[in-house]
Amino acid sequence: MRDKVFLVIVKTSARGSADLEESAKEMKELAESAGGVVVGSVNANAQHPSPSHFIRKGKIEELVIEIANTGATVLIFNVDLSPAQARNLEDDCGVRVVDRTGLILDIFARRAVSSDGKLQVELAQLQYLLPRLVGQGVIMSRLGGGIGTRGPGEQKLEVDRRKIRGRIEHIQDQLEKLRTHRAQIRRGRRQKGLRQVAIVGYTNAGKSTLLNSLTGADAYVENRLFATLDPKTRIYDDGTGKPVLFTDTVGFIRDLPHGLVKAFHATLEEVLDADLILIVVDAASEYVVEHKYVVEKVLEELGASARKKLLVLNKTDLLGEAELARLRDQFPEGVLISAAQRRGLPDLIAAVQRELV
Ligand SMILES: Nc1nc2c(ncn2[C@@H]2O[C@H](COP(=O)(O)OP(=O)(O)OP(=O)(O)O)[C@@H](O)[C@H]2O)c(=O)[nH]1
Ligand SMILES: [Mg+2]
Repeated sequence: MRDKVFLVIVKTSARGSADLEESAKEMKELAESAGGVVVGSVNANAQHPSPSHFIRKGKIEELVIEIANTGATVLIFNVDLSPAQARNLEDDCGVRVVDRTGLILDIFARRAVSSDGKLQVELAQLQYLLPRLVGQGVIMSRLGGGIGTRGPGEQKLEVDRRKIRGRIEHIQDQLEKLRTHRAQIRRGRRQKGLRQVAIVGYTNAGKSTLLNSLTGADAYVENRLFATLDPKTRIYDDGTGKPVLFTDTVGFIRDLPHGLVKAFHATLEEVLDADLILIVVDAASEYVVEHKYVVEKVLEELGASARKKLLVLNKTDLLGEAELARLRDQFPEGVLISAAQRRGLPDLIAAVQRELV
């Protein structure tokens, strides 16, 4: 059964109201990507978050009524909560409480198919769970499935912290081997004279669609956040220039949980090693500028800011002439394409070949 999600959109001092609107939209997409259906939402003010509940008592009382009225099965917050805050809120509201990081981890857990992907997600989840393994309350309330309950199952939850730490170390060893292995593969490609282009961007920008359109790959495409977890590399060779390898990677999002970035380092290293990074943005989104900024920031955190980059403005089929003209003005360095309609691809290839000489 699909979880009935009630969203709590908290305004903290760090966020303006335009930001809040974007956050509300994003949380709805995230909740749906986690398989939930949003039955309602409230805004809450927390300029000074309370250490025990984050939000104020009056808001909690309002939430209890909303939960009763909507039949919500889970409360999802747009902020990260301390383990104590989450536990107290669960006790007071009588439903599961999931924070933003917990929700993103849940989506990753649903999407992980390869053993490498699963390992990376498990690592991030275990690191997230470790400080939360304090009492019966949280553990018991997380039995029985639904958003925030996936991943290391209930049995694993009940093993003690030491075992979890051991498991974390074991996964870290495995991932280190994976890193070495991937680095070897990349060295091999380089020795063959193949140039490597990494496709990065905000989640849902159309990265996998672009890989498919360019190379005839069959990468998984979906109008959901974080459809792709495992990197996929395909060769492009039209015989006119040197062949190029394109790699599609996991999408980025604002405030990507830190543990996740670290856990995915083994696969994100494809980006660090690339000769060129394509930053794909959804040009039809009202948040183009923000999304581009977030991607650049994550790249910086990864240590890839010195790499050559090319901006790719995707989904131009959704825009009219006036909007396209504005886009060209705003991003003169960008290449306009429609990955889905296969428009602008020759321009893109020409730009890529130019950058790679
Ligand atoms: N209209 C339009 N839709 C597109 C275009 N490119 C991709 N899409 C749609 O956008 C959605 C996301 O596409 P994906 O290729 O899965 O995006 P992604 O960047 O790989 O997303 P994640 O793997 O989730 O980070 C899908 O519904 C695609 O059909 C385009 O050029 N035009
Ligand atoms: Mg994808």
